[in-house]
Amino acid sequence: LNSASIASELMSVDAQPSVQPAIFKLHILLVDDDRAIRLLYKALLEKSGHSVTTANNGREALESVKASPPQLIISDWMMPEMDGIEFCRELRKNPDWHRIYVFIVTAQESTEKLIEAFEAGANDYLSKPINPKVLAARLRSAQRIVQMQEAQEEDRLQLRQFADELALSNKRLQALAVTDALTGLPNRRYMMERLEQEWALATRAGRPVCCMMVDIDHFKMINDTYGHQLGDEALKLVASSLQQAMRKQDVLCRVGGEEFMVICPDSDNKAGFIYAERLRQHVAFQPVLASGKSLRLTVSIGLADNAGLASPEAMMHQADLRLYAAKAAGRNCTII
Ligand code: GH3
Ligand code: MG
Ligand code: MG
Ligand code: MG
Repeated sequence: LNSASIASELMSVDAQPSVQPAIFKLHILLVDDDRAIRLLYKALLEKSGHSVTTANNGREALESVKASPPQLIISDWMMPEMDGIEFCRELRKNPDWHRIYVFIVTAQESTEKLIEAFEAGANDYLSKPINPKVLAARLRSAQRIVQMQEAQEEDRLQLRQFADELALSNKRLQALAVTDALTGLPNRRYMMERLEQEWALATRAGRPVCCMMVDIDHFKMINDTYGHQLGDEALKLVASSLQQAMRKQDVLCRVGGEEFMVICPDSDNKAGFIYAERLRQHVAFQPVLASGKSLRLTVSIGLADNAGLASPEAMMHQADLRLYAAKAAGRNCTII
C-alpha cells in the first residue's frame, strides 16, 4: 500500500454509503506500526459505526488494553518493540482479557505461521492487504461471537447475583428462625438447642451448668391497666434491662410470653444464686419507663443446676418448679 492507493481507498470509503450499518457497535483496538494503514482502517471501521482506538505496536497496545479493554483487536504481525504474536501471548496471560476477540493481520500465510498465530491466542487472521469487504464479513462473524459471549457473561453475573441474594436471605431466615420478634432476643427454639449444647459441654468436662427461669410478676395487671401495647413496650424494656445486667458468658432467651431463661455455663446453684439475685434486684430497682409511665416491675426466679440430674429437660423442669415456688413465696425472689 502506497500513499496514493491509501488516499484513493480513503476516498472510496467516503464515497460508499455504508451498506450494512453495524447493529452491534464494537470497541476496537487497531494495532499497526504504519500510520497510513491505521488511518485508513480507522476510517473504514468508524464508518461502520465502531469506535476505534489505535496503537503503534504491541507494547502500546497492551497499555491501551489496560486503560480500556476493547471488545476486539485487529493487530498487525510485524511491528517493532513488540510484534503481534508476542502481544497476543501477553494479552492472553490476563484472564480478564481472554474473551477479547483478536485478528492477526499477516502477509505470510504459510501454514506454520498461521498455526503460530492461533497458538499465541489469535481468534482469526486477516490477509494483507486487507480487503474491506472481507474485513466487514469477518467482523460480522466476530460480532456474533462477542455478542454471544457478552450475553453469556451477563447471564452468569445475574445468576451469581441471584445466588448471593439467595444465600443472604437464607442466612437472614436462619437468624429469624431463632430470634424473638418483639425483644430481638434468642427465642425458645434457640434456647433448647443451646441448653443441649451447654449441657453436653458441661457433662464432658465434668463442669457445672445452671439455668434460671425468670418470670415477670403480675404482668397481666400491666396489660389490664394500661393496655396490651404498653404491655409490649414494658416487656421489651424488661428484656433490655435483663440484658444490661447479663454477664458475657451467659445466654438470655425469651422462652414464652413474659418468661425468660438464662443459661449460665460453668456455674452451679451457689454461684447462680448470687447472679440471679443481682438480676432480680437490677430489674426491681430500675423503674421501667413505658409511654411516659414509670412502672415498677419485679421478677421471680427459679434456679437449677445439673448436679444429680440426667438431662437438660430435667434441669429446666426443676427450674420451672422452683419458679412456681418463688411465686408462692410471695414473688420478687429467687428459689434454688
Ligand atoms: P405472675 O407471673 O406473677 O403469677 O402473674 P402474671 O400476671 O405475670 O402471670 P400470668 O401467667 O397469669 O399472665 C402472664 C400475662 O402476661 C398474660 C399476658 O397478658 C401477658 N403477656 C404474655 N405475653 C405477652 C406479650 O407478648 N405482650 C403483652 N403485652 N403481654 C403478654
Ligand atoms: Mg508492520
Ligand atoms: Mg408472670
Ligand atoms: Mg408467665
